[in-house]
Amino acid sequence: MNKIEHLQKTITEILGKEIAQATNEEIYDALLVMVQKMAAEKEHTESKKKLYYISAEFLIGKLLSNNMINLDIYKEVKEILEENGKNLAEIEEVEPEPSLGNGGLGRLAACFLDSIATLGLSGDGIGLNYHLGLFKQEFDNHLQKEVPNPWIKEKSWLKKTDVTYPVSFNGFDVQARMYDIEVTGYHNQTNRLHLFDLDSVDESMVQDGIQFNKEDIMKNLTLFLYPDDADESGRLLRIYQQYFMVSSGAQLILDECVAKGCNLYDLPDYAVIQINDTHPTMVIPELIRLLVERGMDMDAAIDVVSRTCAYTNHTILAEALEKWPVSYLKKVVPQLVPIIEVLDDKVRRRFDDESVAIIDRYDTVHMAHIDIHYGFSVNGVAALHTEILKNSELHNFYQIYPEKFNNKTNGITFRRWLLHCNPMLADYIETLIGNGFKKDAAELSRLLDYRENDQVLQNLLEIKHKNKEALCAYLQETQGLSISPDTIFDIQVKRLHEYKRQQLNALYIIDKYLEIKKGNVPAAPVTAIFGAKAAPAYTIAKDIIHLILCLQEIINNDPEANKYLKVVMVENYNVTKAEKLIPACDISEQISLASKEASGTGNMKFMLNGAVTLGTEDGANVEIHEAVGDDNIFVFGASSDQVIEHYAKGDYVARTYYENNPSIRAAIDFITSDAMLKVGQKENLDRLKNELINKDWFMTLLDFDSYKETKERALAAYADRKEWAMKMLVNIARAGFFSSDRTIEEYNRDIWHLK
Ligand code: 26V
Repeated sequence: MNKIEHLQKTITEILGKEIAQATNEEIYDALLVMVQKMAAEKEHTESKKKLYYISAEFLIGKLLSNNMINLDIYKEVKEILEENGKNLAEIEEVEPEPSLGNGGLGRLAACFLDSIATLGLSGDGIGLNYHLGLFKQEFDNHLQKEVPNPWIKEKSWLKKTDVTYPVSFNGFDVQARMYDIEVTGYHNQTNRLHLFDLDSVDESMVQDGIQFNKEDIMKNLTLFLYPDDADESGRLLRIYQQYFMVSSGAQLILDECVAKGCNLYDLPDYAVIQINDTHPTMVIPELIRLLVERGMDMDAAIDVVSRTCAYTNHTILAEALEKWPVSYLKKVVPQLVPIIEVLDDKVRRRFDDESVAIIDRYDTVHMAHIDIHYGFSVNGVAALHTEILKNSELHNFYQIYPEKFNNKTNGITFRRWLLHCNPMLADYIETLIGNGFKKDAAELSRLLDYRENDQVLQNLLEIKHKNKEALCAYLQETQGLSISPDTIFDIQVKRLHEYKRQQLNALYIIDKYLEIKKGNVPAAPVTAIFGAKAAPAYTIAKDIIHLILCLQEIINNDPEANKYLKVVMVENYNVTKAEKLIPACDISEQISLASKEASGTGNMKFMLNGAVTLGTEDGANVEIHEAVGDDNIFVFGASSDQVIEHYAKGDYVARTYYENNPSIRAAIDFITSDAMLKVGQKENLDRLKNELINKDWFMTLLDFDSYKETKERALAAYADRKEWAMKMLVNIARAGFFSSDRTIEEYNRDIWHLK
């Protein structure tokens, strides 16, 4: 029996009927069962030493197609379905997207799991099984509304296991249960994502959007990722979640190591724990506690744990570096407090410097400081980011431990972000340079041989156009939006945050709109596309969404303008939507205030799919710029050094720009114009305008002129289709460095030392 016949027989057996007779839902369920079984039968490498990647987020996206690609059955299954009158794309729609992440940090963790399995390394993920995920975003009256996002159906990738661990909180104990998701590697082994959960969690307690009783821990513990922390009960709930995750994880790690013959003093020979941002930091005191409980002396336990744990920093925003009052920890996990005090005491004895203390004078615990003192590696996620950590944000730590600091520039898995999301481009690349690039992304550089080949350039443009058509059809169907593939698709999709400056893009759009109204129509029509969720308690971020939605309403319905400019805000932006947007993009907006975006990974996905970056010299944009050269990227704005200097001197005054720059003034005034107030809410628009004029902490107005001028150049460059196609080709060809396989090889070479 050949492969196709075998697959067809298996699917039919699971279905219990002919494929042609089954519904899409039934076929999805059957494929899930088949793929799960095939994944479980794959080898799990169990080398002596194993990596544990602990993270509050794993933004894994839908799994069916990716798993089939990795198991090398995708094309065959697609063909079988087609022969039976079924469409795989429609079946993919049946799958709910697990919403176990928020943005880049969670998506990075998912890309890493793919690469770890693909490279045949022994490594599992450890996280939490949030029943309702982050939240689902709906637009209501041009405002973001949050509703629960239940994703666990009866048939799911989650496998309930018999593994349970006791976790003690102040005054009560719970049993953590482990669920597993198989993580397939590309044509290689399968690893696991372990997600811990509590049997007693009760989804029915959520009412009125995403409101629930934050104090009923037995019922709410794993309901949501990032529960609202505007009040104390929300903050305590985060500590409950974090401790639940790390205590279960630590017990799993010790069990697995002991089963392999570890005597606990040699733990670093058996395990390396990568702490993904500060959310899992309590794993350090928890492991110390568990080792002491098993008879180890405290100093020895601290030493063992310090040689086992490594920390990745993903942000330099001060407000995102977690700090917990000791009083909160006492309320939730009093057993950790004496250990954290010992850790603090040891630091204080060595360093007479408050800035590196673990517990500060206000009795607040700096989680990142625990990681840096008691981990053996500290890494940033792009070259510039790591330099900023060393030279400013964490400078005092760098002086103490220069040897711990290292850079690991982020990467993305090309299986999902090229083979799966852009099969037309992937297949075409294969006809040009063979399929070696699927395993070795560096081979993409062979595309440079075709830089002057008119036919190849023409084909790239055609593929892009087809992807744009597909996106148009999708947006029409899902949001009733009508846009044209013959316009320039300018896309900014990412979490909504002031430092990412969606508001800068919006001001540009207002400026352009006002110009059109004055009769200065642009040479080429543009469709400005956004997608972003704002944290529920982040008021200004939600105001920015409101602004964009109002602009969408006004501009798209203005017959004088909509021939030249349209605005689209994609609802509930997630991995699935990213997979449709990114292949269709012409201009990739990466416009954060320099020094603030640690790396960015969307920038890499767009580049790989042949979009040209319009960006600041921030995060990994710097490395993208180096890779593609000045001719194939549009760079603008203040440098990170200049920005850091402005902060140091406190000399940036937004109002000066508002008062002296007529374009800026007109654009900002438009926010509260009659036209806007007709469709929008006065309170939100007033607040946003006021913020831009009187605060603008992320210096939007500083870069406005430079952004506008550079964007105009990018839009004009698009007109020369051949030149533009060359830029596309160079971007694709130079994307190899940004494969997460490369990143993971570096983590392993410098930090993990597996195999
Ligand atoms: C999390 C949250 C959760 C919701 C409330 C607002 C908020 C603010 C900050 C954070 C922590 C974000 C950490 C993070 O996602 N960093 C991103 O990590 C990516 C992977 O390294 C990197 O590419 C992005 O530049 C960085 O922003």
